[in-house]
Amino acid sequence: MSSTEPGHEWWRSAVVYQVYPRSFQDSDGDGVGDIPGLISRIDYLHRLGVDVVWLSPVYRSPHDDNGYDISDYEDIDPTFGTLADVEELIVQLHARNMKLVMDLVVNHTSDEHAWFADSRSSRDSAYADWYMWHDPRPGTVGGEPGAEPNNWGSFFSGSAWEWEPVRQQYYLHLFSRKQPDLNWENPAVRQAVHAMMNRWLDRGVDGFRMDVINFISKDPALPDGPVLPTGFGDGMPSFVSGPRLQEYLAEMKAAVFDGRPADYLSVGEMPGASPELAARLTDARTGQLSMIFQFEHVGLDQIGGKWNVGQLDLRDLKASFGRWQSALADHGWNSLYWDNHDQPRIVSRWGNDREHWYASATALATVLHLHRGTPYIYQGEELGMTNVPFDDISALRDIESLNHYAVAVNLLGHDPDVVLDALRAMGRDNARTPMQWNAEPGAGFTVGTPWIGVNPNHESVNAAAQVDDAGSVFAHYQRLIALRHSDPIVVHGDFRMLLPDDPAIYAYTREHAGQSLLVVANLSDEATVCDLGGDELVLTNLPEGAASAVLAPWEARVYRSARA
Ligand code: TEU
Repeated sequence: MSSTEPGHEWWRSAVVYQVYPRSFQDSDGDGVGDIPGLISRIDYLHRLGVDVVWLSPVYRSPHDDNGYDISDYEDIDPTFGTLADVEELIVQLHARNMKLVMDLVVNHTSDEHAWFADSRSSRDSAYADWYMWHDPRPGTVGGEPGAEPNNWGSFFSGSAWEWEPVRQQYYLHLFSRKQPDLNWENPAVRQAVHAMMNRWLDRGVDGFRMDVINFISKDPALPDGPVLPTGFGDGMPSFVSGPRLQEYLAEMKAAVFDGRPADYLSVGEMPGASPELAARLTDARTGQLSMIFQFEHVGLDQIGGKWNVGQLDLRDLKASFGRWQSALADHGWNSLYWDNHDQPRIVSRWGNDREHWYASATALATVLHLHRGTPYIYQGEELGMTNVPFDDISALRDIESLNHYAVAVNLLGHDPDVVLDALRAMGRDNARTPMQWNAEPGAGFTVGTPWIGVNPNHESVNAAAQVDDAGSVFAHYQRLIALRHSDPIVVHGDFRMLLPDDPAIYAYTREHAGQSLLVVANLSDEATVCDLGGDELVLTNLPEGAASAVLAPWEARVYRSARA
């Protein structure tokens, strides 16, 4: 049961802003961002015009993976503040008609969660069956190399199995060994998750972003996977969108969301999910989630896994987005994102952060935001924040990057410069350096020593320089958000991709109620002739060239027409 007619829930016309709390705003000088810091910046977000804050995890955590390893779902980590601070955050957001979406990380917990402490202590304890425990391979000795129950590798390097000498069994961890996977086959696990979600909704949060939620149902046979260049097997075929996923999500919806008077935003992070699955899960009449985060587009420049990145072919991007737009056209709903805390910065990745920094940041934003779906902005994206010139491995903090470096350089003997180049291109720390508020040494993020170095370009790329400048990246994001809020065509219009084979121009139309919107952008460094146009120019990132038949490098235009 929801309060509005399916297809018209509030989150369809909303723009979501992701806050990575550790790097957003420090209020107490310890070099780590916190909730009071975030509260002090709500007016900035309000001015940008976003409707929703998605807050990455602030729960109690040993921070092996910056909070994605949770040791207590019911309390806030002292690094970030208190429960009272979250309550204040909710009050302050709601007072401005904004909403709060919390991160829900329930594929795994921290190994320091009380459930796991009990579970690992014995095979007969109360929580014995809450995690994925398995015996060694038959005929092997537990703890010895090769005795692992199967050959799967972890996303953060090494085996996905860890030997527990007390229990004399292995536990599964798809991520770090401090992130044991929960056993969703156990109904008690599912009930505990539902109860926890209900408590957060009762406190006033407006929805959840669900971390790797399509990994929760694993093939119980846990078969070996095809061996990857790392030497480990790929378990993804056995746990991506597994057999009971939709059942678990339906059960969650019934236990948590149905019967509440309001609509909630639920966005499932789903690496490897297909458009067909997304269409089922997000069907406005029968689905389980508002939308999902799919990964197809952010994999298009990877030629041999995450650390072997190549050039993006724009035609592939158009084919991919076009496929997702059509698969979800009738009753489904897309999320739209370039950046998050796991991805490099879009202006460096697919734009040109040197000669065309402003134009490429705003052209990419324009193209993304006017698709059909709900756009997500990752902190600093609205300022055109770039990747970071990390000069040495000691500048990096992310467990994924550090583990990869250790294995590639120390174990496999790869050239450290080549490995560092790959980390500079794709490493998650590119997105995690402090928010660039101003040109001061701590970038206005902290008066102390930041937990990770600020990007040296904060002296020119920062909020203070942009918020009052109508020609800034920030102002362009403001205009895109305002257009979505004022014109129903952006929310409800049908999507049609144009020029699929053009290597430089990204163009599409949206049509609704006798009107059509044309979005056309030159996503290249070369000026390009383009004869697409319309009756009225409603938005452009380069106003000076707007009348010309030539699109300047990274020029984007939006036209409105009465439909013929
Ligand atoms: O990420 C899941 C995920 O599959 C990847 O994006 C991952 O971050 C990595 O890049 C694999 O190469 C989610 C969170 O967003 C991420 O921050 C967490 O580390 C991870 O789950 C575990 O909770």
